Amino acid sequence: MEDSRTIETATMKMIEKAKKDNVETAWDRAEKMKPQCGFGETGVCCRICTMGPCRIDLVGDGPKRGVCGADADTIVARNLIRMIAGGAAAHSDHGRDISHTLLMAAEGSDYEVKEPEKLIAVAKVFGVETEGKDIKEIAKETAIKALEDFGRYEGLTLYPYTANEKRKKIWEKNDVWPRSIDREIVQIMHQTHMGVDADYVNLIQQGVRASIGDGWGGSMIATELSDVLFGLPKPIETEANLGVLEKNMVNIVAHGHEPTLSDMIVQASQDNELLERAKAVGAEGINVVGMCCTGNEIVMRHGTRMAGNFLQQEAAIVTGAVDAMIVDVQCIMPSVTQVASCYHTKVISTSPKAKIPGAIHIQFDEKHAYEIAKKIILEGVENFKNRIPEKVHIPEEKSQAIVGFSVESIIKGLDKVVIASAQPTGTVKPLVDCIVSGVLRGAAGVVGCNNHKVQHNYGHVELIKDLIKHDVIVVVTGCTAYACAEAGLMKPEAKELCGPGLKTVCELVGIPPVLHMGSCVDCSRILILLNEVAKYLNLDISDLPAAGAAPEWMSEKAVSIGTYFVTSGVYTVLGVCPPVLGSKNVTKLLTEDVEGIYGGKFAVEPDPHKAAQLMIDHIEAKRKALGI
Ligand code: CUV
Ligand code: SF4
Repeated sequence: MEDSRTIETATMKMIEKAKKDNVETAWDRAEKMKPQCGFGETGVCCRICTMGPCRIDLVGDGPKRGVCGADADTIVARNLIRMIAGGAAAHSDHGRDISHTLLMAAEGSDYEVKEPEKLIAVAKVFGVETEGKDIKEIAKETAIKALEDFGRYEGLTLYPYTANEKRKKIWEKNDVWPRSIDREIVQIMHQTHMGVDADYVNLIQQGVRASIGDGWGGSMIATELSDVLFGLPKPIETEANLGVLEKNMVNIVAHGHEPTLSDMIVQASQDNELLERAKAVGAEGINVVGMCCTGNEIVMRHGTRMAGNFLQQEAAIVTGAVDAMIVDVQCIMPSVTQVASCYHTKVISTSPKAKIPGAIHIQFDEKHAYEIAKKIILEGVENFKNRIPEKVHIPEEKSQAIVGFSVESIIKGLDKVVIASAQPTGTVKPLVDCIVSGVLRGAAGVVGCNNHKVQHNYGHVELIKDLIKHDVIVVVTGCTAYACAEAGLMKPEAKELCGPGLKTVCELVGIPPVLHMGSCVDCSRILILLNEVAKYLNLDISDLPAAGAAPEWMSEKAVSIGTYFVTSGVYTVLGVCPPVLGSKNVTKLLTEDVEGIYGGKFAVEPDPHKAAQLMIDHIEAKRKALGI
């Protein structure tokens, strides 16, 4: 089977079924959208005030400035950093919600502190005194300190202080240390308001500040406190792809982002009352499966199987076997309710921030988390009997995967590399030894979404196969993780696709060559790992033989992520071009000049094989510079 839309056969089958069932998918709508607007695509369309919309003519002798006089540089830079604001806001609001949940856990709720040791480590970052205090007290003070980091009115955000000394100096020197997580996002909105900042360099600098507030602030807090509340991910086996839906069970798809809801759904799905009800309606049990980042959160901690990534959300419903799709925030296509209307599927929205016409809204409330989770699942259970048998087709595809690689579990796992040390070190030493000796050439982080502009999963899978063949160990988050799991790159047998060095490491440690580090906010885990290695070697992140990529990205969050990686010193290759080509100056700043300032830069390369080569060349150049 071949299909220009996806490399993944279960999805192909569902696209075909959708056609038969008269259901429209994102790919159909993308066709209808062609040709897509060139002004928007190059970033030169401005709608910031009603004197516009204005657009810059890049090729002809049409307008070179908007009505207010803004030129292409100003318009492109403003649009780009507004994307950063959107992305950083999404992640940081997520971080804030988790911080609130910790506060509730401290004050008494259905949540509890699962990792007291990690809580104490986080408390230290915030300067919370832990000696002689009970864990609830520490949780409360830490939660309040975390919440303060979002809106502090003096000083600087605290979490970026965890970065290595060289990196901190770079941020200080370039005046991009975020003052508070929220403030930098608000300042983007102010600075890009009509008639404020017209200097593209100054605009991009503000974008950088906000993105650091995301990566080293909001997202990192989200990750750290999620571990505290829901448990530290440890390697665990699972399965991935649409084949994890079960014909004889109630299928509940948890789709969206925040673990507060999905973790409770996983717990509540084992409730006896619900299980009995499921039996009563003729089901063998309740099958909760994950989709997009909330799926990453629960698979990392419970092994909950992974149904599919961003471009599989409609396909999942097209199976006709999803009894409820539960959504919270981010990356939920409004089309899900339209697709669902052709089947029996109930879409249940749960966040006051995200309601979708056609969905049932059952508002989640952390205070009554378990009861509400039960109520939501019950909707799915009762809906089981409404399946339309002739419309049910679950593709059989599913692959084995090992997931759950937090920084802590990677360090613990690599301690098994006996070539480095017979004694467990509890540090990144074994990883460093593997890299310095050349057994591993380097490390790469591959992250991000799907986008109809790239054949679904092709960008992720092809790029990563080239990297592991070259003995580059790969860490992934977000939708990339699903692509890898579905392609079998997260099972031990994937070692056969590796170069000899990485293969040996996989055998010794018993890990796959591609390590699932979590959801999009967990890109902060990648920062932490890089930072630990840099600190250990007394270097900066930009000195390391490491690179990043987002082969199929689409969301504003990815723009923020890319920006904080680059300004943390990581060379980052994008498979889809951001809307910046309308300004030669902004393009040059991001792909060339920025390297002299932050040590990382962006490149754009749609061909995943060429992109992998760019990353490998970069890694080899860094090795040479280090003399290893
Ligand atoms: Ni937050 S941002 S499509 S689910 S990775 Fe997946 Fe990840 Fe992009 Fe969204
Ligand atoms: Fe046009 Fe300037 Fe208004 Fe943008 S801010 S719409 S360029 S007049």
